[in-house]
Amino acid sequence: MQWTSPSGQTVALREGDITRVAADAIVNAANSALAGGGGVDGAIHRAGGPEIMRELDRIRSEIGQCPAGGAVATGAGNLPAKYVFHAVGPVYRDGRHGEPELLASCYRTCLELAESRGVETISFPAISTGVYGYPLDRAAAIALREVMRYFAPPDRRVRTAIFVLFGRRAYDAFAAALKELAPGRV
Ligand code: AR6
Repeated sequence: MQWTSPSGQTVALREGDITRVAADAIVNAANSALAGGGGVDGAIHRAGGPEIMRELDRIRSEIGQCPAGGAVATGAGNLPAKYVFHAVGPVYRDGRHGEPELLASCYRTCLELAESRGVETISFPAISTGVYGYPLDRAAAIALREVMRYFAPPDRRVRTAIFVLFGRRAYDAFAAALKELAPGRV
């Protein structure tokens, strides 16, 4: 399923493994320590190879931790991409501890990193919806709204955002949210 903005930018939904989808930049769902982990983070480091962690070690020695809502950029090692943006999503408690704003900030920060690097195609996983426990339907609405908003001005360099969703349940949640946000246009 996909949505196209009035000026031609596209938001596409795909089911699959984000490490197998070519893009200029691949977004990782990382933690504040930038230390690697399970889920999509584990898959990205496994497929990308050790160079990504070496770069994160350097970044960590400069900035310490990356707060929730933020993201840092590295090269992509062996992945089919130029960059990996390591975004730190919020841990979900009850939605009343700033989680929606922090989740939206992850997507916005990654789009800004993309814009400043001339990235045309960026792929996202469903940040925070695994170990961090964000309910899929709410996370989907926030993620899609943020990217669609970003695509409102006609002069963005980023042209395509692909959500690569792991499993049918995640895909269906994003498809339902996209239909609700853009009724009759997907
Ligand atoms: N491709 C696309 N999506 C994936 C893949 C994949 N290969 N593998 C899992 N997902 P999670 P979080 C989905 O737990 O909730 C890590 O340990 C998964 O089904 O990876 O942000 C980090 O180091 C889910 O929908 O990230 C942090 O400590 C989504 O990706 C912590 O987990 C996010 O699930 C971050 O937790």
